[in-house]
Amino acid sequence: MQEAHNAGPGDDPDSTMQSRVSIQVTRPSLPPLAEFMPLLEEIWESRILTNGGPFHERLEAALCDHLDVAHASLVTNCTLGLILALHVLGDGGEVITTPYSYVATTQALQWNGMTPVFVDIEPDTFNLDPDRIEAAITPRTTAILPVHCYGVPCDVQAIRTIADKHGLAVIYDAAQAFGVRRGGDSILRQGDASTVSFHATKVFNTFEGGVVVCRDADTKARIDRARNFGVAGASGVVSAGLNAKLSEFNAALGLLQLKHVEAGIVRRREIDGLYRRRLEGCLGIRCPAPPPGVTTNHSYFPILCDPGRAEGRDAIHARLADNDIHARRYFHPLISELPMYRILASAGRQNLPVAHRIADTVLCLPIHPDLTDTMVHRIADLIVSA
Ligand code: T4K
Repeated sequence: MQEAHNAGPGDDPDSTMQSRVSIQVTRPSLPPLAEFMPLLEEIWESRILTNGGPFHERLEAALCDHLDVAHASLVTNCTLGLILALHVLGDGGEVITTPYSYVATTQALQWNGMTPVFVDIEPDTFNLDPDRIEAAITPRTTAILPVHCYGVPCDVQAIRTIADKHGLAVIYDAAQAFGVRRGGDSILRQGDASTVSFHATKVFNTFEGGVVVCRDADTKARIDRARNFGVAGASGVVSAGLNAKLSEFNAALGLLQLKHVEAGIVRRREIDGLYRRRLEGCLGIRCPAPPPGVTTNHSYFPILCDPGRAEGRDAIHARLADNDIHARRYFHPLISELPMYRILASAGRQNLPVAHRIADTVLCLPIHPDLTDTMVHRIADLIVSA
């Protein structure tokens, strides 16, 4: 099993062994351990483990460069980044958001005492539908929290126009959107802030970690203060805060990961193309594609399974699992269906028909740089023959 996982991409000579390998929806990319050891030795030598050490400072600068953004604040994970960004830029009240995301999106609102107002999504991008946002705005609305789902950009212009008209902050949950561009521009430059996840399951990981990206130095200073107990240098504690700092261990790893991340995305793009070729024309299976002009990171490969198909989504999911292939129903159930949110008026099924339809038919197929062509063919064979 180990040998097959370590096999390089492309066609494999030993497809018999490949047919026995367990395949997960994702697998974290790591640099060669030998490259990490000297950095660990530096940390051991210096005894600087956290609180904005040298690796931390270098990674923040390197990320601004790599992601083409003005300001970056590293954080322990994207969830804490969202909580901080909403704390610094938000103003309580109601926040318009999507039910089609990982639960962290809404939990970040809850930790800030903000009320989520769910708005339906677009059928093609699975992102917040701008045409439905204005109807959900009330005098209590203070912000919009959209998600670039699967790394596919939201309609950022339309969202900005609505936000400006109503004086609302826009904080993007860009957990899945590391390195995504539209028309050549970084999608992370949109909104008042964006938060990216560096979790093990993401395109770029630091084991755990994340970053808050923002437009101006003042916002960065407030986020930096809030992630460190509200401490403002020599003045001491001046505002509310928590501990959301990224350690030197994670930051050092991130610096190394940056050298390899593009190669991983290139391999993901090949896998994406192979899935599309194999599934093209497969009755009742649709592979949504990003809009033209988008350079995505291929963090996920969602398919939609027509419920009228002989073998529907759950049957395909089970058939793959029977063959030790673990696709995921991201994001089923919807956040609005969870016990703590379904009591909200905006959580009603009739308010979210598109999100329900997608959640009931979506299946995210395995995609990660270690997946070989043989593995992709094996997965596609099981779907096509269903
Ligand atoms: N906003 C959005 C839109 C998000 O998608 C997320 C996270 C967040 C906010 C919050 O970001 P962070 O605070 O996490 O930085 C996973 C992740 O735990 C979660 O981070 C992610 N979204 C969500 C979409 O997926 P699970 O429960 O599916 O993960 P898990 O542990 O089942 O892992 C999936 C597969 O990955 C495993 O079957 C095997 C593989 N894996 C996983 C881990 C953790 C590994 O091979 N090694 C590992 O260490 O939630």
